[in-house]
Amino acid sequence: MSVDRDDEILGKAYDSQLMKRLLGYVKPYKKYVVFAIILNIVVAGLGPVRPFLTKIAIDDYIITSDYEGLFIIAAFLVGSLMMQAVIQYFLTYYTQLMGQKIIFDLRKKVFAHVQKLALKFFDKTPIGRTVTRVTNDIESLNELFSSGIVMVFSDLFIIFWIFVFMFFMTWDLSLVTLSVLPVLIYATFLFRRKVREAYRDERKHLARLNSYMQEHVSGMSIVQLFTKEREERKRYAGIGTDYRTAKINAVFYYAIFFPVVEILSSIAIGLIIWYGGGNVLQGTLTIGSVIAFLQYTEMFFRPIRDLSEKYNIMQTAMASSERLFNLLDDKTIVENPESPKQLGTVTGKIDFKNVWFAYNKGEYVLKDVSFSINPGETIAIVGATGAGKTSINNLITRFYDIDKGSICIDGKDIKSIRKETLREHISIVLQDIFLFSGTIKSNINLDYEGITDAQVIDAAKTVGAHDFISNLPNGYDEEVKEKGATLSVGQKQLISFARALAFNPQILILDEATSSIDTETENIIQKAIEKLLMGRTSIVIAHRLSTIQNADKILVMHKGELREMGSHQELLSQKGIYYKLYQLQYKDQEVLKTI
Ligand code: DCP
Ligand code: MG
Repeated sequence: MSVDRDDEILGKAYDSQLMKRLLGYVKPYKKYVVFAIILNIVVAGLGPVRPFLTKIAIDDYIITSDYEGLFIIAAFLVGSLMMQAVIQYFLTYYTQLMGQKIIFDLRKKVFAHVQKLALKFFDKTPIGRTVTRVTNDIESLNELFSSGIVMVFSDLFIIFWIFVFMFFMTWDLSLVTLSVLPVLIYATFLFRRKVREAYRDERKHLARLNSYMQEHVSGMSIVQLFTKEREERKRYAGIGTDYRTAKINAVFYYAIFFPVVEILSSIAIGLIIWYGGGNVLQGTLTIGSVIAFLQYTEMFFRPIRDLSEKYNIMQTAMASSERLFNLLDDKTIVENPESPKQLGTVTGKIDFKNVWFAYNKGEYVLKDVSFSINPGETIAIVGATGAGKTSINNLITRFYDIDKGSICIDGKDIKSIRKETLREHISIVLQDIFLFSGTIKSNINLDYEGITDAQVIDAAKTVGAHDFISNLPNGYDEEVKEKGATLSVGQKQLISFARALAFNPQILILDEATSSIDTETENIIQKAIEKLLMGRTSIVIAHRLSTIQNADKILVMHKGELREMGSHQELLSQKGIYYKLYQLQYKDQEVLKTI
């Protein structure tokens, strides 16, 4: 099981480098930020005003029985509350709006980048990890933009205003009240550190739990077939136990922290009543001030407590942004040339000259391969599994770049052509057939507008897929579910043939699936292949003797080397690798046909 190292990144809560980059995404929405900050300052001021108004109400109007004055103060209190409610609405709405807009931009950017990445990247990166980047990590940034940044400001403003009002009323009671502050700050600091560690553990175990689940669900048929359910349940329970323990650890710190804050706030209240009450008795302080102080205490504990929560948001967001930027900075990209050559109409001549290629540095899977295909020719590639047949295809389309040598199409090095231009001229039927969710039709034309419905049907008819498609309840609009789970292997193959044909490419690459199919479908596919190959340069990785025999040339691959090349008869008379392969694999097919 692969564990996502990136998920164990324990970020700092603030990293100026990362923040600078993140703010780049905020830039287009500067207006929103300014608006939010202004509203914040106002709303942060309105809260602390209220205890002060209460003090005035008590000291100046209640004690003096001034009904009219009391009414005015009460009206102010209600007014400030209403104003706060209205501002809060705008604040919430606009900060969330800004957050969502930023996230949307970022999401598009990450997706576009993922699309640009070369297959090499996907070979070494688990799918789950890439998906997590585009979903979870972006979501935690949303929290940062919509509540994090702006709310931290508002908390700081509130604390600032509370202090201003407190010291304005009486400085000695302020000092007494704030004497609990160092303990509170220390407790918060300690809590933060512990929670941070617990949080990292939690994340690590969750990542394991998820990737285990993912793998398990995709391999469900194997698990059930080999009755591995019990064992797998045990393993799942093991990983789940780790996660639970990590979660409980985090909860433990929360369970301690909140009562501690509660106790500290009670002590502060006790101090106010004791010290402030004493001053009232001595006549140096008004009763209204004591009540206002009690309210202020309530008020400043909340933002301080919240700040530690904001700290978590910041930390998660920093870790997420680090992972996102790592992905965005990934340069595993097949580069286009700076001044690309035009391709024009392609005749379909392909030349491999001394091509060396390795997926992993130094481990060559193609060694010094050279061959030429003339326009319109069909060549067949044969060889044992792992010989490098699919790799040859991966190179012509520039899914991977070669290490040494050159590959030319119509005499032009494929590295000097834009890869998009190059791929426009090539259709490829992959060994593993992939169908998208959508309809049969959209799987044939890939929603490409240049291909009409008539062309889709035409392509399907040509490859012999029309009959079975017409028999589906919704015909060409039949929905394809879960990568075509409801279609047979042969049917999927025919659809992929129709797809290749609909794009009418000059060069066709066909990586035949090895799976055996019933004779009837086999015949249909046989004919389909013949039609596909007509009038274009084709490279077929073939397992069917008939396809191989009909080819203009056969390439025999062996452990990454091109060992033999020629027609069926030529190769048989050489009595080399092809002859052996023929004896072992293909002869039976011929025998079968004669039955
Ligand atoms: N390989 C790799 N990384 C990949 C794909 C393949 O390291 N992403 C390795 C596995 C083989 C070698 O490259 O050792 C050649 O693989 P091919 O897919 O080219 O082999 P074939 O297509 O010839 O085999 P098959 O007939 O099984 O499809
Ligand atoms: Mg292959």
